[in-house]
Amino acid sequence: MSTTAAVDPGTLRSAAVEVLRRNDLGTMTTAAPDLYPHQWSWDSAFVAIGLARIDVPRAATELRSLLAAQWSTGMVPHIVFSPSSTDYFPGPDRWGTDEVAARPAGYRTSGICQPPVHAIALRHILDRGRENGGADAAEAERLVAGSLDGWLAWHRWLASARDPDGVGLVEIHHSWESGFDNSPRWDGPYARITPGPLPPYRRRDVLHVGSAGERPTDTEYDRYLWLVEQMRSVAYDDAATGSTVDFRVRDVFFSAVLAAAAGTLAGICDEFGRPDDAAEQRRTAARFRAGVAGTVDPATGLARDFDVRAGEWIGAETIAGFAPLVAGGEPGLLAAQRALLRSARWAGHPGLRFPLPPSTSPESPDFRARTYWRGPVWPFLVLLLGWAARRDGDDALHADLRAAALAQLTDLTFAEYYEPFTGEALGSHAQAWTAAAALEWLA
Ligand code: 9WN
Repeated sequence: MSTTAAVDPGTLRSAAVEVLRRNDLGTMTTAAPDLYPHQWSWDSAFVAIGLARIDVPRAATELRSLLAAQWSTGMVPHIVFSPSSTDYFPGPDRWGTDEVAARPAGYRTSGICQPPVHAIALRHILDRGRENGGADAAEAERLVAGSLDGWLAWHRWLASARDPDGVGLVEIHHSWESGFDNSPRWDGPYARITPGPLPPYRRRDVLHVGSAGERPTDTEYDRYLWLVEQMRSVAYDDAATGSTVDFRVRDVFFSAVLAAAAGTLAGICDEFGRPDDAAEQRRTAARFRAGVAGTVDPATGLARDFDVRAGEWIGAETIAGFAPLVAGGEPGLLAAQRALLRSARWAGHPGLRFPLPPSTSPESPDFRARTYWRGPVWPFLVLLLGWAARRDGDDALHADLRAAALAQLTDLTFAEYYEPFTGEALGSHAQAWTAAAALEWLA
């Protein structure tokens, strides 16, 4: 299997910069030009990581724009809608968030959230700013000073409203919150949901991909829209949502991102003279790291989600099972997970075009090579795993992921996801966080 780059790094870099430029609306970057013409929460964090390599002030603006739409509860919404496009469904009218008092005036948003990668992006911007010095350093410091309280409030909301019992796992109320929308992780919880009456709707996502088979099914969409109706009926009130919504899952990967982000934010708090906040974030990181480690299935070595309504573990064999690698943890656990990641069930599978972990194991009966979160490789997740490997001192894993990721990205499509065996670009092309991943890997 070849991992030889087909284009030179300069060409890849220019093409990636061009994708970010094309998606740039001025103060926010769309997740993709046609399929996703708005700002998505965790996409924008990865976009900021890539932007920090080319334009520190613009990277700072990306995070500021997202945070400006933060609800008074502390929640950072999963979509901040751009006024310049109506070409996405469900849009703000369907979410019905205009009447929600917690939403800041002047911003139209969804009513749910996504994994909190933002403090990790903040760290990248600060580091790039300081490396560059001068005005970039000053701008990065200003960003931190002006946004630290917002990121702290975001983490506190997650740790309280979404983990009221302190188990160290974040409860989500929609698979869109996980960011892994139709992953086999969610098949069990969705199978137990019978949607009530839905206002009529027409999907727009399937208009923007090569084949509808690359996207979730209509049956899945009915459930997605039903959960929106349920949350809307209680005006997205935190307590009422928990007792109303038909989807309640403790998401192990989301929890791992919170652990990683809280640990990162603790370091930033130290540097900015906030020792009490730093200590609090370290406690949050430790709690969610322990929560993640406690889900590992001894039989498979993978971390698991927990279906709260059914009261059972979810055993799907997906990349979310590597949550401990993102959260960090005890050396023996991390070593076992790294060996599994490199094994033939994952990135070491002999049929893969590039040695990169697919979203679902090719050995799993749930695996579908072309369907969204059921099999394809997602480049932004590879970047996150690489970042965590370096944080925890596994430079070899970082280097191997980097080489394979760059080889994959030299097709210059900057696809949303890739077919694992052929390397074919699937989903949207010119996807912003894929271009950002290329810029970060290149550096
Ligand atoms: C729903 C923007 C987002 C990503 C998610 C990905 C997909 C949206 C959709 O696109 O979800 O939020 O309409 O399919 O699953 O991870 O943030 O790129």
